[in-house]
Amino acid sequence: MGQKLEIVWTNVVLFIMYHYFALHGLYHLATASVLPKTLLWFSVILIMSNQGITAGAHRLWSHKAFKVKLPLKVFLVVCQTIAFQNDIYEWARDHRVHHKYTDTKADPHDSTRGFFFCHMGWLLCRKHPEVAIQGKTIDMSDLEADPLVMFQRKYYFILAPVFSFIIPTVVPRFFWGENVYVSLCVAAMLRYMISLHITWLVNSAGHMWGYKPYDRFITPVENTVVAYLTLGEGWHNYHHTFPQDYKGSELGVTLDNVTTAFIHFMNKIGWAYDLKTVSKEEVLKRIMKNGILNGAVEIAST
Ligand code: ST9
Ligand code: ZN
Ligand code: ZN
Repeated sequence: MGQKLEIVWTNVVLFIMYHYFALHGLYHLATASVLPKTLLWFSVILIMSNQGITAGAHRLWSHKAFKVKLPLKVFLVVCQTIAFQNDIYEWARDHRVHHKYTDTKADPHDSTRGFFFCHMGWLLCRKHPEVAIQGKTIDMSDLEADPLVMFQRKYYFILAPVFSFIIPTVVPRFFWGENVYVSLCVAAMLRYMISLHITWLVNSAGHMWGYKPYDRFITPVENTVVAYLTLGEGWHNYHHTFPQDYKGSELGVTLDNVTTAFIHFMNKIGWAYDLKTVSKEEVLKRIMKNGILNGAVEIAST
């Protein structure tokens, strides 16, 4: 490779600490020393933060796969901030580079560098210079023109710790008298680590283990387990083939793609509109051209 790996020790220490407290959170869950309302709170903010990534950072802001009215946009900004996965602009910029230069030096989480690197190692060291060089060719003007996205970026340093750590810890303590340490470990740290590892699986397992019905010449795969865990983002061979599709998969509107169900619901109430998708003919054409014909043709033509 020829590139010297520069480890960012602050990040290493931070992630060790997060995992340490998350393990305490797991212990408190396993020993049922958590109030039921805390458990509910943990689940709600876990789902909200994950939806902020899948529907928000990913399908809406990175891929412009649909449009939203202001209330939904504000909701998704809040959810994405809870997720603490970098601000929307940075998340989308890295993700657009990932799509354009998948599994090359310019990909922030190049999976040819091994499971650990593309899963979480890429956040523990300086990026390969090619990421910024090629990243400059990415058009980010849509997000630069969005005042809410740029507001979140400007104040992210304050907003992310407040929404992701402080509010999740304080609410259970203040409203139903949870022990503050339990609250920190479960609602903040455990929730955060679960959400991160689930997301990172798309970059690792989603580029390594699965099948390729739509394009066998690319690294991303269809991985059912990842799809369930990520609310529908594990259909990664389809997604890299048709990144503009708001469904993130050919089928799937239920448990294997909760995000699509969420977007459908928002569409019904008028908060999400202009949903972009891909025709069955186009999908079938691509399968015939580049895919592996392992039953996928039947799926596409049903
Ligand atoms: C986290 C993100 O976990 C996870 C994202 C996962 C994405 C998954 C995608 C999969 C598909 C979607 C499925 C979703 C599924 C979700 C399921 C949920 C249930 N283009 O970055 P810096 C330039 S975050 C253009 O500091 P270093 C730019 O000028 C976890 N230019 O590079 C930039 O300055 P500025 C929490 C680029 O110094 C400058 O370089 N966060 C690009 O090498 C410096 O950038 C953390 O832990 C680009 N792409 O540092 C923070 N990139 O920004 C971790 C860079 O001012 N990050 N430039 O324009 C860091 O500490 C650092 O970024 C670093 C690299 C140490 C990793
Ligand atoms: Zn990918
Ligand atoms: Zn994508």
